[in-house]
Amino acid sequence: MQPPPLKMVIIIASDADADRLMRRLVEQGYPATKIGSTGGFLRRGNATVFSGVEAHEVDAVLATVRAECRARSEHVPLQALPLFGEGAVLTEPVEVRVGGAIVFVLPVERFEKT
Ligand code: 2BA
Repeated sequence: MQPPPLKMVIIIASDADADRLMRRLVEQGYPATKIGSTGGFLRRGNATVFSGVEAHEVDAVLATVRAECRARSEHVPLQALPLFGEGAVLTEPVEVRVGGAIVFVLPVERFEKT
């Protein structure tokens, strides 16, 4: 019999939300691995969570991500942005989306546990 199709859900979330998200996923029986990461735009620490699940479980994982990682906006001084900070003359802070999550769902060709 064929094993059920697996998907790898890759979730990039804020550090603040990622610990809670990990706890909730594990409570619900979904495996999860968290690694520290850094966003290219804000150059702030964020977290990347990997969860390899059966295809029919992806929607439940996404529902948990939506519940635990809510987007909000924050005003960041232009000088704090690595891309624009140096020599920036504008003093108005820029509004950026923080929190929330970026999610990729990828097919898993093969899974092995050695
Ligand atoms: P960052 O690259 O640090 O981006 C943080 C937030 O800054 C983004 O939130 C977005 O609201 C804003 N932002 C990013 N680039 C911008 C730009 N050129 N101009 C104006 N605002 C900009 P999210 O979109 O929620 O992304 C959160 C984090 O997820 C990103 O952190 C990055 O680490 C990751 N990410 C987002 N899209 C990605 C992708 N297509 N591939 C890989 N990582 C991605």
